[in-house]
Amino acid sequence: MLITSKSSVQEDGDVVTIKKSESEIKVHKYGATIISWKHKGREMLYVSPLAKLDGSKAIRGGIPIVFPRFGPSPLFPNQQHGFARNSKWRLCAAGGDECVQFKLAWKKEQFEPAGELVLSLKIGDNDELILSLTPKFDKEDAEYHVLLHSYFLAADARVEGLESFYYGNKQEEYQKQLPTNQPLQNVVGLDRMYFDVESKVFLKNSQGVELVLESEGVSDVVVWNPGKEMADVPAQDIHKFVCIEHGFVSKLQTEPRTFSVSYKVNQRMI
Ligand code: TA6
Repeated sequence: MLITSKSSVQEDGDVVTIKKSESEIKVHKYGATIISWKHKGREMLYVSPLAKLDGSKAIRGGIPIVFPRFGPSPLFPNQQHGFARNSKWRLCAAGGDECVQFKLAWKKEQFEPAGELVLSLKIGDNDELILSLTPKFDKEDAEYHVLLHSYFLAADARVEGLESFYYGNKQEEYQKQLPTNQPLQNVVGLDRMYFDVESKVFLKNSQGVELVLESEGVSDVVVWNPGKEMADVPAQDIHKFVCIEHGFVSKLQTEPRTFSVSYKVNQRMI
């Protein structure tokens, strides 16, 4: 067990548990997917009971990482959303500043240019979950997408904070629409991307929990719920979760830069 000044990090096979104060997170090395985030003992993330945890498929639920392409890409014919969520990552000990880091390196035969992606995780002083992704490339001409495909447990979710931004629906190939100026009340079956979001996103569920989701600087935000059962999501679970996904996916990024988000449980609502 590694002990930093305030948090503990325990490795048990492919699962790494990080605890601090009232928070506990579990990260599966397959995809460096966060498979649990508990605040005061209460789970905040959805992981499907049908999720594969044996590396045969991207883990359905938690917080998978989309990189270096969002959606289908001719670069990765059998890997929608890139290879990061389908690869085994390395735990690189606890870093400074209470950070725990995971790394994924790839060769140019897999994706050009070669490089590595670093995930840094931290439980902040207000019990918030802080995630940063830093790509490093061997050459300057890299083009990539990056996104945290987070599945939040949120029955009857109401989503606020996105209403003043332009958006596009996947069914309309993300063609830009005017802001709705209305919070999202029903997310079941929605597959939508909000562009250049500058605001915090508030996710409220019917149990009175409010999550505050914030990226450092502007980002795209995808809101998705499958609306119907999937091979690894049972029909009775469709109303249990919504994906709210921060990242850079509407355009390819050309500058390697760190992308950070923080997720916080609003204490007053509990
Ligand atoms: O992020 C939204 C999305 O791209 C949806 O269009 C939907 O297909 C989803 O991700 C899930 O993709 P997956 O490859 O995990 O089945």
